[in-house]
Amino acid sequence: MNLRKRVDEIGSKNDSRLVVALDIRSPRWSLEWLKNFVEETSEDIVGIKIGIPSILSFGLEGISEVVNGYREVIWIADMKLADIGYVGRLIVDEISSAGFDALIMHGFVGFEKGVGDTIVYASDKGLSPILVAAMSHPGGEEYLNRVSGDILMKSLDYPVEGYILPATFTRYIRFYREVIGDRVILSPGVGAQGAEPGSAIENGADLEIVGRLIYMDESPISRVRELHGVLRWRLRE
Ligand code: BMP
Repeated sequence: MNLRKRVDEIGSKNDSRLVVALDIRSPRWSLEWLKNFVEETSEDIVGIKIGIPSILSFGLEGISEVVNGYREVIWIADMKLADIGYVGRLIVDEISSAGFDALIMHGFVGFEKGVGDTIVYASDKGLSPILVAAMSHPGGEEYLNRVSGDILMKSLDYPVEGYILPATFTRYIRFYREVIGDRVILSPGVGAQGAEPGSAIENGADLEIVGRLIYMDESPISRVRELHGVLRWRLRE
């Protein structure tokens, strides 16, 4: 999958820059809840990011059924993969067979026989590689964000299609947009972590990732509609 192309297609059609992060678990949520959520929101969002807690709770097979039933949104597996290339490739095989469109991985493990191999392998399989360049929590500033420039520059030699950059530290979005050109920037940290909806887009991100603000709400679908009103595609056209 070409992430840029799909983001442009779905984003402009739905007039949206919203990706929903679901770190949901049984018993409060269920696969039925997930199906209903996608059915109700697929015209207001660009994609859904499924986290490790959901895969552990519902199982990859169950999630895969939902993923394959609703191809109109982009499905991102957030494995935060950080391993040697050999193990990375095994994970790519599983995530790709489950029907996901994109996979999130860490760059700090290094590229040679590490994330570099995983990126190339995923890309060859049509699974769009997304790299965590800098993180949104305060501790991101302790180590990772300080070396984010090195990671990002090295990654330009590889077919990385998207970058995770924090809405809570928008300077990284502004700096790195200049360097990465047209590759997609997805920005978490909105809502529960304190960033205002729309702030990452204003600073150059393509998409904002919003989790708890939506799925912890009493009425998640109304919350999506409300955010859709703010995170319009045309904000950055
Ligand atoms: P929430 O909106 O509930 O804070 O969720 C944010 C989502 O983005 C989570 O799924 C988290 O794993 C992810 N994320 C993040 O919060 N910060 C990062 O730097 C990178 C992430 O992937």
